Amino acid sequence: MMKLYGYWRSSASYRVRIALALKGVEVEHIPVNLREGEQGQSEHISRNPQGYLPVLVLEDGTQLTQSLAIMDYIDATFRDPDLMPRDAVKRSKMLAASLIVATDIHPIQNLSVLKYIRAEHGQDDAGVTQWAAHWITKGFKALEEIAQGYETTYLMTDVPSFFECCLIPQVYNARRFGVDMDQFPRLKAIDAACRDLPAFIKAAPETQPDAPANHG
Ligand SMILES: N[C@@H](CCC(=O)N[C@@H](CS)C(=O)NCC(=O)O)C(=O)O
Repeated sequence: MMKLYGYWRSSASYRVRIALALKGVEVEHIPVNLREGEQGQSEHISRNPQGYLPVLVLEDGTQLTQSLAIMDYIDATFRDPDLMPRDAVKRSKMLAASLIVATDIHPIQNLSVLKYIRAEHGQDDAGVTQWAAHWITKGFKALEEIAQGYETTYLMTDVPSFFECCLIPQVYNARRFGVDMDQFPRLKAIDAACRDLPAFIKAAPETQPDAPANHG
């Protein structure tokens, strides 16, 4: 069985969990405790020199890193349902929207970045929260405009896709950082449409075995 090294609240791990659940693929989940810094220990560095989660270890021991590359592997290996449109233009547009989350929003509010601005730039809880909320809001404004261009249930499809694997964990983070989702009615509706689907429930942070009982 494949192994997924992740953490209940890691949004990059959450993306991969959703992709696996949408495909109905079971893996062994192995928690790496981000709060206790296990991602920086040599055992994890040997899996991913970046010291990041997630890492998917294939049955032959191959280690895959970077959540979008892992999702691409999952989509290419386990067909049906396809997470990406076959049409090249639609596919490019879906990838672009996904990259807004994965490369433009999420990295600026990653744990190590927040720790850095706290330690090296004198930010307290409020400053750190404001920083994260600022960059999420900026990215979500662009995504909302993109989403307004489609009349589909999800971003540009009527079944959840690669993009929703990225969006829903980012909405989870947005709420944690106090971003008012009412500013983004289409994103909020996409999130609501996903929330009750079994794959999204299975992948949600609060349903992971390593989530603490008081995970609020
Ligand atoms: N671009 C990477 C980002 C991975 C990433 O930032 N993972 C976070 C958890 S969501 C992490 O491991 N952070 C550890 C740290 O910041 O020290 C991906 O998509 O896999």
